[in-house]
Amino acid sequence: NNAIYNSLLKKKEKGIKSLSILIDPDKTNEKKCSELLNFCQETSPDFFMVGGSLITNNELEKIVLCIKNHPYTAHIPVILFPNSYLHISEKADGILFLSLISGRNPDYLIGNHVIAAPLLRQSKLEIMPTGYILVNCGNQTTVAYISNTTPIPYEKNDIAVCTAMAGEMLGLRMIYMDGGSGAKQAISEEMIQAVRQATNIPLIVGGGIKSVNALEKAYLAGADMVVVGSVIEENPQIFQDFCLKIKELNKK
Ligand code: 1GP
Repeated sequence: NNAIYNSLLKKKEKGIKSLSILIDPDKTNEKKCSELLNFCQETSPDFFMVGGSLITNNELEKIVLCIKNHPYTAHIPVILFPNSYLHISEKADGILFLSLISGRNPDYLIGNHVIAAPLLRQSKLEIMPTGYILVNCGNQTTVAYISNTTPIPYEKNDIAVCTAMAGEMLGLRMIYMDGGSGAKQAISEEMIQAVRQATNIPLIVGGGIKSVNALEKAYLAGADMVVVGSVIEENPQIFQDFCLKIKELNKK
């Protein structure tokens, strides 16, 4: 089952951009989540991602079901964004099978994957092998701490490029460049452009995108999908502005 990935490839060929909203089960609850989903009647994101670097409340599956059972969002694919083999729910549609290639921690390069593989093989989840690249965007994020890895320095575009190229050569099907949730600033356009030019697979960008302007910059620099999380937790209505911006860009 490659439905989500194939849809992304088709969009990429046509230059159509996607928006994904990240819902962190640790920063919400079912009530808050359905309040957010109520805004999806007129405009909605292309995907939901569910996950976080540290989930202390065991609410992951409840949040997935909240999206799948909501009348406005039941049709939108839910992709898991796991921190470990514990963060799997069969109620989702797909899972980013993330290898943290900017780091040198074997647990996040392959260890969790070995433990998760037999469970995933039995599930109906679409497995999306993804090279996950963390970039230092000015603050130490939870993901950098928990994964015990050093993110790529903000201005070292060449390291990001070589890392993404190696990920593509290893057969990973997407690259996700992430400043980490709550990053002080977004990844630079120069770094996104450089990685875009050096690779051919779909490029996801996230972390610290807090405005329509920042969203547009990431797309124009070459992101196929942008992920936004924190800003929507603070101000759920803003995602409608994000959806409108995407529609405008996709019309051009
Ligand atoms: C984090 O890319 C996502 O992994 C989203 O980041 O919460 O900063 O939007 P924000």
